[in-house]
Amino acid sequence: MKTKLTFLLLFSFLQVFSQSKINVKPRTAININQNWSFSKDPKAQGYALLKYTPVNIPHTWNAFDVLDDVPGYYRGAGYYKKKLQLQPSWKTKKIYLDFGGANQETEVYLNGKKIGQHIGGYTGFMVALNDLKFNGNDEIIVKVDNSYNEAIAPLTGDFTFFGGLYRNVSLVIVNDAHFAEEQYGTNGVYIHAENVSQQNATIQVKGNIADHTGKQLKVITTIIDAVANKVGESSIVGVNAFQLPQIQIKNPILWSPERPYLYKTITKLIDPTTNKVLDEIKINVGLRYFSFDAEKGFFLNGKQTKLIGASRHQDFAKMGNAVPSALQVKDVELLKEMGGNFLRVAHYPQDQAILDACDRLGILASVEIPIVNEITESEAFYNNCKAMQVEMIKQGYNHPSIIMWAYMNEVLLKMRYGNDPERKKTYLKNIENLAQQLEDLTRKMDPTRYTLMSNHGDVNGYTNAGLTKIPMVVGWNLYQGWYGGKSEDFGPNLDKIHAAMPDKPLMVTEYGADVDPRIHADLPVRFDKSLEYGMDYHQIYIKAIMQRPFIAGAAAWNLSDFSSETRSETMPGINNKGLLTLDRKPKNTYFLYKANFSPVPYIKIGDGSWTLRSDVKTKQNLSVISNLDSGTLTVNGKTYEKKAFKETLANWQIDLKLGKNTIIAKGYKNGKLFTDQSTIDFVLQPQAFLNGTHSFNILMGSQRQFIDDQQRIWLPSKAYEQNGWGHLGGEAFKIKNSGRMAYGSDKNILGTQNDPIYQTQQVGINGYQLTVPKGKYEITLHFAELMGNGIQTNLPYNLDSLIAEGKDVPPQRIFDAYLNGKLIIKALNLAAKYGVAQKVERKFECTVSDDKGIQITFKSVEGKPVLNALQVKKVK
Ligand code: GCB
Repeated sequence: MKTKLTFLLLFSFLQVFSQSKINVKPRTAININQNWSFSKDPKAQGYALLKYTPVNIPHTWNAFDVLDDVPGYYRGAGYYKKKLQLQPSWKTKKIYLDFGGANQETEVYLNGKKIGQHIGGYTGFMVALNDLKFNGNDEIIVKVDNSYNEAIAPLTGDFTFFGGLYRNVSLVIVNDAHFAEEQYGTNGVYIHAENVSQQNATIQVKGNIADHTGKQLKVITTIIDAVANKVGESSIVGVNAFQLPQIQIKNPILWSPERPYLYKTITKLIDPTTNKVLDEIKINVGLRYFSFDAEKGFFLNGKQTKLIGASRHQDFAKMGNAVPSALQVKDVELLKEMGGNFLRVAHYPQDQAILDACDRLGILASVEIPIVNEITESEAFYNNCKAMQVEMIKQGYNHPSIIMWAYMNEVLLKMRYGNDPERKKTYLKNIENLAQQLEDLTRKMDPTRYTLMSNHGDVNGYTNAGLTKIPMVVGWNLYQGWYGGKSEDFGPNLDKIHAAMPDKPLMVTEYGADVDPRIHADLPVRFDKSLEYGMDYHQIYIKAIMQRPFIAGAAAWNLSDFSSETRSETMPGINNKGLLTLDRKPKNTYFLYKANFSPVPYIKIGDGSWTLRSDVKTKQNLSVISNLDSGTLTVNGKTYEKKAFKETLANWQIDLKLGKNTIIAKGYKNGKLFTDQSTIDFVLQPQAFLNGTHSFNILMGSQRQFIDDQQRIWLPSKAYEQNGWGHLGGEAFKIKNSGRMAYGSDKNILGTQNDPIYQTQQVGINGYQLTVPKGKYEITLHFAELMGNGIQTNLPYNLDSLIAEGKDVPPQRIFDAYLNGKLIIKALNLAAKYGVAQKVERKFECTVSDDKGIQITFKSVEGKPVLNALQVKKVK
């Protein structure tokens, strides 16, 4: 009884206490991500007929339909429903729904009545809840639609346009008179620092009061430093739009990557007659000054600073774009850890949490609206673009990390009217006009920052279209050594661009090579997607970037792998140019950046994560990545000679034994030891047959090694040698796509996640022979027809998207196969029976009782036989 009473007393005290707390707080934001109902039924007529299932926000309806082999994803409407839990004390308040973002057209309904809408998938918006009933049944429905709409950017792009209510949703409860610019989705207070120097900074506070009484109200901003000392204050009395007298801060502590010092501002809205605080907004302020110079690059607080970092897409493995803010923030932390000081928020504005993290960690940033590849020549499109630009600037304005506003990415990539010179001229003129309008708008709204446009390598195209003269900084997305040319061409190419535009500050806003961490190559070549090729590529680029002061900065494409549904290649639906994987595991290339740019002493066994290896020889190359001077490598107790790290790398030829190998790398800095350790499990092939039931997995027509999702290692084939193993006859599948030599095929192979097993092939093969011990074996043959039309996409980046050499019908190909003289496959016609790019797997058994080993023979009925991969497994 006594405990019950105490409990009751405590409970009512807490209630009163919390209630009074709510009352005194002039502004409350309550996250309402939990417990929504969702429906996506394209056929339903009216909301009443929809079948809802429970979901939490952030949510996208495309997280899983992009994971299958079927091309495309649902682009249509989705409905989110929620009953609002309202407190009676809010009856006298103004209440907003605050959306972080929804892709891409949104309509908001309250109790069946439309109360708001928003266009564009990447900026936030607010909707006022004016007619609440407070009867416990107030219900909102949010209709979100990610259908293609020619009036809304992006029209196309190398990323997946996940639909849904994919960013946070909050209720914001304020007094009648409060700060807000509802139409731009902001809290209405804008703060920035002007004329910043080591001696002084001028703080400018502007804003807007949404005041339903029309009364004169006081606005006061107080600035405190990081240890809560007041350093400045300013106030004004007025209505609606306000601008406070400037605040001067003497000897400011400047914000920088090395020391991202933030001052705090508290801006209050006060009723001067009662002195009651009606609203209060807290905003962090970083004091810094910066400039771009066409010859010397970028300067921060007077210091020449090379901007180094990456671009970022917002999606994550198996989540699409519906990624909790806390997880997104890790990306900025990973960038910081890598030694980066720059983030290109591409190709659209992202979660506010990203910019908050940039402010906190000292990462400089550019943000852009999603005009990608092409435009629609319509007033509606232009107006939507301008509205997005305004929202982006208003919503990002208070972040000290932002130094550039951008608005077009490779807008000449999907060139319309290429065959109609007159029409093309008009199209280009319209692009130029739109660019100029966005530029003018941006400079007017925010004269304190630079503007940026990112172009692809067609330098003359952009220059002739008048686009390079418009933005203050031109960004170039360059892929020498990937889509064309050699990696070594990158530097000289930039020299040419710089010589042609000597007065224009320049950034490299993209460069990258696809790296599939499951793929390795002893002799890396372009398009093989191997880690080794990626390492060579990035090393050459880093060197060229650092050697040229006129390059203000460079952002690797991309911080992490990202979803791009229309892409094929080794991981269909994914662009593999990330330094991190889609679930943010670092690749070797990430370690390379860290060794180059992190100030922290660092040593890493190259590919420490490639712990399962196989080869036909025990001598292996192992690299160590480090920013130390020199290091040693110890393998199974044997220490190899000390080597200096050259451009952060040292290579050793080591001997691996079968089974587990212990690898230790050591390096020194100022007498201090730094180490890294890894265990590599090594299988020597095909000797594995001698000691059990191991399988031998071979890729045909390939120079790369692949680890599949069952941790099986696939090695490249070779021509047969006496008493060994290998293929007999034929040649590697080779094809030119849009003028470039592909590596095997980049078609999405249907029926498998292990596409590289099927993407290369030996064409015209006569047979396969293996010398093996006596016993029982299981042989698996893997086929896929690589010629002809697979899944068609029309993305310009797609390596295999165009009809290979004009052949949309595969050549006639019918063949038989024999295993040790016995017919096992009769008249196989891959294309006719299974279609193009379809995985075909056939399993057989055979007993070897003599020393002839295993012999597979292919006989043509018509055309050339093919084999994509082969597995041999000893079962007894
Ligand atoms: C680009 C685009 C980017 C692509 C990238 C690529 O130039 O700006 O959206 O993802 O190339 O990987 O091809």
